[in-house]
Amino acid sequence: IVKHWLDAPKIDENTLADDLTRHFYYTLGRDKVGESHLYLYNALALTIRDRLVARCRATRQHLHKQKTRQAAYLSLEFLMGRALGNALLNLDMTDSSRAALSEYCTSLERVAEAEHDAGLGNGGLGRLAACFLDSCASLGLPVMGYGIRYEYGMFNQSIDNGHQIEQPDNWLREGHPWELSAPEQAVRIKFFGHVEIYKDKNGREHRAWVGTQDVLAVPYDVPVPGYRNEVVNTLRLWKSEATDEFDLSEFNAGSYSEAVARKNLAEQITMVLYPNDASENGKELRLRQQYFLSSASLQDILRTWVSRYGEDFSDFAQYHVFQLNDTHPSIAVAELMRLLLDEYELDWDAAWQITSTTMAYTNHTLLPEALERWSVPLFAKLLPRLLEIIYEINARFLAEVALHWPGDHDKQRQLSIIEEGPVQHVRMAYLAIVGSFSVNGVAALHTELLKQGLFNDFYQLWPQKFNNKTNGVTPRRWLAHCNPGLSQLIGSKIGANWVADFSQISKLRDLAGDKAFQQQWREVKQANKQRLAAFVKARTGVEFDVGMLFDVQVKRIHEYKRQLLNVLHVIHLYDRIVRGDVEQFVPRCVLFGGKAAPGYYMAKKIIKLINNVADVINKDPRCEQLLKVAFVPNYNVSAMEVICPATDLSEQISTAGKEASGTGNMKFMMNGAITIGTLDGANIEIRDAVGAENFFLFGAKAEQVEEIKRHYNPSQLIAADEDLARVMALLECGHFNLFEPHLFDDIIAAIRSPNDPWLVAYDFPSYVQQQQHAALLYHDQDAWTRMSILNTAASGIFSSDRTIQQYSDEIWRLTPM
Ligand code: DL6
Repeated sequence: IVKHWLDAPKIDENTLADDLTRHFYYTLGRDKVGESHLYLYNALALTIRDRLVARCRATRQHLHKQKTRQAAYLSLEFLMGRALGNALLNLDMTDSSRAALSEYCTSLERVAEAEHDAGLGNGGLGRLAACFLDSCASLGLPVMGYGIRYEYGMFNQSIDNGHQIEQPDNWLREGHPWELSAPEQAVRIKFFGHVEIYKDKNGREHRAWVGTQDVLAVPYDVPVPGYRNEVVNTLRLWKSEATDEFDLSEFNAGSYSEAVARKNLAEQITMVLYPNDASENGKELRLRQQYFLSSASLQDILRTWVSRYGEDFSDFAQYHVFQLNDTHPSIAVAELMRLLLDEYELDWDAAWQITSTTMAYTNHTLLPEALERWSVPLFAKLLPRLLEIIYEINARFLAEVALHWPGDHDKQRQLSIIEEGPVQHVRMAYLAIVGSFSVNGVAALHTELLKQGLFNDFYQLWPQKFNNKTNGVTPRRWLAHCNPGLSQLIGSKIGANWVADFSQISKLRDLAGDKAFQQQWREVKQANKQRLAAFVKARTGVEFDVGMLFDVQVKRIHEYKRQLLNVLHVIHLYDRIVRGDVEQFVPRCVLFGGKAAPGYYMAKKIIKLINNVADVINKDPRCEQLLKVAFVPNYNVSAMEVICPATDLSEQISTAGKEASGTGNMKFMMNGAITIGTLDGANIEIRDAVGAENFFLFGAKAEQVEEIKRHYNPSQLIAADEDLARVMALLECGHFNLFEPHLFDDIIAAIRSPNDPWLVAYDFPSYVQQQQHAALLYHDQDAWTRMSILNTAASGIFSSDRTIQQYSDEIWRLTPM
């Protein structure tokens, strides 16, 4: 721990150009701007990092001076994307960087393109964590992010003959200029071994976890700048390393290979992000990652506490809170108990008092397959001491259940953290709920479904724990940065303060009917569509016509998100064109994007179907002026920055009750897209905010879904709906797989199955009807533009600043710095 702060030499905007040159020539040793602009990017990143480091130090000094309550956001995923543009925006250094780069005869945009996305997350959950960090820093809240520094992030996706191909994302290959490692702050993480009981000299029993195989967790700190407030928080990412480069005794005994193999094993832990967003596959390495992150982060925080206040933890809970991003880090509940019991020798009640008043859990899904369960034998082998503690937590918890429901053994079985069966399992969500003082869902409907369904028994036991925190996205990255044209236009009308205080965006409402403003709004959209069209052309070869309606669905590919329903509509449009039914047809460009989990068979089939349908349509001269379809490969944060500003129609079409919240829906709304969607997740709140008349609603409601499923007969529905019957006939005759027989049989069977949980056939007619309604409205450009402005104007509550303010007020109870 540094006891003395040194004054750093002053750096400011005036020295930016000189610093850039110094880093380019001396730190990186370059003298020519290469084609890739990589070195220039690195030099600029280092120049900006210097400025971040200065502010980061000031932020830490501030926190050090007084005892301040702090939050730690524990997450296995932080989907940060690129850092440069965001840092420049938040530090207000875009113009000076542009000027400095002009001496190298290049543009900031070209230089920024050289940065790899930090893709340390799968999708919504990881990107939410990244938005939250931006908002915490921008609100000046003392919040530290803790995550894993995966060597390989989310895989790169390419498309080969319509199929998804996965390639490893070696994002660190060319270096990562934003991070600073702190090897002297590494901590040891234990695995395997066994538990021994011993008595101290007073006869008190203790437990020791011994014979372990240890791994080092080495921190890498990434600065997180607030928006123009001088605050810079930290995201601490852990990398696993072997405890010793080589085990010397083994090495000397001639077991060179074994010694090196052990090192590899240790480093495997943080090698790769698991690419599943909605299902867990019970892999031992994944549990290791979860424990590694949880233990390293908690040890880090306890160590800092002890260095400042000694081993007195009596008021620790007043100053610390841990937010668990889904169940992934929920082993932290047991690990905090272990550290307090075994390392700092607190008794059970004192340790439990601290744990259960510092842990808070966010649930992000209702899908049963995403609820983590770890087999007890695996736990016993890998984390024997943690399993003991979980058993003890469970025993005490079940005693409470017995008091609440006397004599109800079924209740005890249902609520037990340990699930019985041929193989026992640890239910991680239950551990998180039992060990936390707060349990939140991520949209109003989602929280209601948690309370009334999935976690109802827990809700009955502890209603006060449950609360809702509807998600949000940062308006810095998702409007100010990614849509500079619109930002400028908005700024020219309502001033620039909306970037820091996004509630002000509502002032646009008064301008929605202003014809001149509408015209300017359309011009910006048109320019953004040009940019997206160039992007799509470069990545897919498909030419989008910017005069057409841009209809977009980008997100992870999953059956519940129903990209399939969207394709069926595309086929319906194609069928209309072929039949010559084109009166009042609004020409459209339909864009899809998203990754499928590598082992998700149906999702991969859906990608192939989209590509085959696109191929047929794009090659058909009858469609040329009316319909274009593209699947953009490798959808990621940077792609979304180009896509959402250009979108007219945002597809949010999940089966009601399945999408916890969605956040893409909010990004599109902020950028003036109009949503076509079901009453699911945050769509409901989006519709409430903008007004039903400015949202295209269709489909079954969540509370109807179970009833519909009871007597679901899709083939009957298909026969009764002429449009759907024609679409199915085209699919079933192999029109989109002429030389690939039976390719889509499984998709066809899924749509026709009475057990289709996603109700594709049921929702098709109302979807088509709303699509038609949207198209007709698009004819009237003034009406459409008005709706578009109203959507942006109503998006204020979907800023993650609002979400984080609620986390802070209602869960974390932090004071801004
Ligand atoms: O809360 C962020 C995000 C929601 O917006 C999505 O609706 C939800 O699907 C996603 N959940 C996950 C959960 N995966 N697991 N476990 O990614 O969270």
